Amino acid sequence: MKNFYETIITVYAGNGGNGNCSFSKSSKKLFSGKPDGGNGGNGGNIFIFSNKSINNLLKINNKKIFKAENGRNGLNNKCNGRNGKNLIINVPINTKIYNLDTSELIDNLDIDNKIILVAKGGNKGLGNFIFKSSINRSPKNFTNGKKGEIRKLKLIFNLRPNVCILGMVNSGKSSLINLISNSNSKIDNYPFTTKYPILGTLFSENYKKISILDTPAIFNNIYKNKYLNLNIFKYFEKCNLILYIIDSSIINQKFIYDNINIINYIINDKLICKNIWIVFNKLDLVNNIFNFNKIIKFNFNNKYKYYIISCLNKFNINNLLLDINNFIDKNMYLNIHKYENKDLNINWN
Ligand SMILES: Nc1nc2c(ncn2[C@@H]2O[C@H](COP(=O)(O)OP(=O)(O)OP(=O)(O)O)[C@@H](O)[C@H]2O)c(=O)[nH]1
Ligand SMILES: [Mg+2]
Repeated sequence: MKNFYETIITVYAGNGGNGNCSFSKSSKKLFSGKPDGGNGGNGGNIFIFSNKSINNLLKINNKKIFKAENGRNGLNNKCNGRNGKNLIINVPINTKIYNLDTSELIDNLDIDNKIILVAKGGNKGLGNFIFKSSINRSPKNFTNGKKGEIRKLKLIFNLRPNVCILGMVNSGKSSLINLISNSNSKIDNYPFTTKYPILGTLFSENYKKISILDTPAIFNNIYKNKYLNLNIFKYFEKCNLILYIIDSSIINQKFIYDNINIINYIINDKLICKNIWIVFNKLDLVNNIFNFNKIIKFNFNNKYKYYIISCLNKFNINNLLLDINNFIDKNMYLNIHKYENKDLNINWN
């Protein structure tokens, strides 16, 4: 499966063109005419540009290698070589750019029309005409163009979903998003079926577009190597509402303890959003409903808003969908992008 939100690319800025060493043909003797070797052209730069009409990194992920044009070599007759063309890579707003070698954040393209230089083209070489002086009227020296910068970059498109679905492996996150949005997440009975976040649009009665994100599992409770999957948090920093899905068929004290720890971690440490609803899925697999209700009430009542659903027989799904729509309607302000109409300010040197 392709990753729409993260990619590693290599950018090659263009090399500078070499300076030329030549003499005008007015005299037949070699090196006896006037020096007229032109300069090379500068190598093309590589820029990254945030563009609101782009909404994922898939195209860039497919290409991976980006090369700007080399500067042309200088010619005789004092003709300078042409500068290499710059290359501009378009990315969605909210793309973070890291230098892969140093892991340093180069920039966060968090507004529309922001442009940054990521690889500078090599400087041009000088032709022998430039070296002509009163003490050296026939210079034979010239310089070669410099190499363009090469950089390995990691791009991460930071999503701003309205709703984010989190939970342990196999809890039914993808099953739920497929029922309440236009998303088509893969569903299967093995852990980590979902490898990358998947964005969908919530079914809604009104015109508003509410985005909802399916995520890879935050915790593996099936195999022995249990760990918190903090990787998922690099894809989004904020949302209006988290739906935290719990598999009702495994409710026991240890399982509840693990889930509450994760929920507290999300709210207190990650600070993604303070609104979290707990969704108990797979009600159809609960044998003792009375006991189940008792445990849930004891551990969650008055602490979190919660829903009990079954994706299998669609129990309580419409009710949940309606409540999400109403909630986001009132809380959407958080997610509005700040588009600023800044003039392009490009330093081409
Ligand atoms: N019985 C029952 N099975 C369900 C229900 N919801 C989901 N499942 C099943 O649970 C399994 C896991 O479902 P997924 O939707 O892939 O779960 P997930 O949380 O997205 O899993 P990962 O992406 O691996 O973390 C699948 O076999 C689903 O068919 C439900 O309400 N009842
Ligand atoms: Mg999934």
